[in-house]
Amino acid sequence: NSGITKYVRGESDVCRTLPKRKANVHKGANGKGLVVGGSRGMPGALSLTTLAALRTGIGLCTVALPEDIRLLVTQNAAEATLVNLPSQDGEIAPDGLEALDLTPYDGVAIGPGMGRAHRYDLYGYFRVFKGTVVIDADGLNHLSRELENWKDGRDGLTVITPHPGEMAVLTGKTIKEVERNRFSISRQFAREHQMVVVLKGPYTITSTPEGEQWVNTSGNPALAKGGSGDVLTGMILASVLQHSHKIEGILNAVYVHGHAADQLIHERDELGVTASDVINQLPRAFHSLR
Ligand code: NPW
Ligand code: AMP
Ligand code: MG
Repeated sequence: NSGITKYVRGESDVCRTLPKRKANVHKGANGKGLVVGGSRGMPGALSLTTLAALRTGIGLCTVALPEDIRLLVTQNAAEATLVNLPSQDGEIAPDGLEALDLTPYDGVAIGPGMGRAHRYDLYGYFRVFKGTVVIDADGLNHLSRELENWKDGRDGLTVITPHPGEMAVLTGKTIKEVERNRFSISRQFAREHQMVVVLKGPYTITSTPEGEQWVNTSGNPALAKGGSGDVLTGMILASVLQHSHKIEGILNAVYVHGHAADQLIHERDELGVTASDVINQLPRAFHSLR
């Protein structure tokens, strides 16, 4: 099958490519990221994404959220700054993104805990933004409703991080079909929509629009709990902004997310490991890969 290149991504690749900070670096050079999402029923997802970005070394992190949940998120992530968005029924109001100026940011992650009550024009909103956009969770549901708008692509990199259920919604296939054809379905979607696809699960597959695919080798069933994906999204945003080679940034985030969970189950039972534990393990996980 010509034009297809598959790789396995392991620890030595990550050790080789993790960026090292120069002594004179400043926060603005380590990525200015924006995390958009949250809703009255799911403020925790947004906290997890934000904390994960902070523990992955992002220079500056701003959270844009429905204003009525702001205290719930800032209590957990004191390092992040806030943009309060208009709220309707506990979610970002349908026109709530319009006033949000993207020019200060190098990248955006959108979707964790966002809810699905309203519709947004995501393509119209991100089209002229030059930075990386990571779309996850409910953001993928919004994307699926306007996928045809994205056919002309954007200037910046778009990364989607579906689990098989979300990939099924995006492609109109069943979850079973997605599970049976993980490589081909993600490769085709990445090519057709000019996005990097991170299809999650055991052995997460990352596919580029050019047809390259990487299988991740870290992670374990301790991650099969609510919040794990929200953590990965924050890690991908932070990592992309710190790597000159963006795909390497994505692959390293995926690996370290699983690696942190692997370290945790050496010390404790998989049942009791939470998404917050994974975030708190990140400094040790990165340290062990140096
Ligand atoms: P089932 O029914 O489980 O068997 P959704 P979500 C399927 C937020 N969160 N392999 C699943 O199947 C997120 O950020 C908030 C195969 C069902 O059909 C989102 O905004 C938290 N199938 C929102 O919740 C913590 C799989 O997909 C469908 C699968 C909804 O996200 C939790 C469910 O997908 C959560 O992260 C797999 N690996 N995974 C918080 N503390 O605030 C799922 N499916 O409806 O998109 O549900 O992933 O929970
Ligand atoms: P989400 O479903 O969005 O919360 O994402 C779940 C995260 O946990 C993804 O990064 C998955 O790759 C990871 N994960 C879930 N279940 C497993 C498993 N059984 N083995 C390895 N990783 C898993
Ligand atoms: Mg998720």
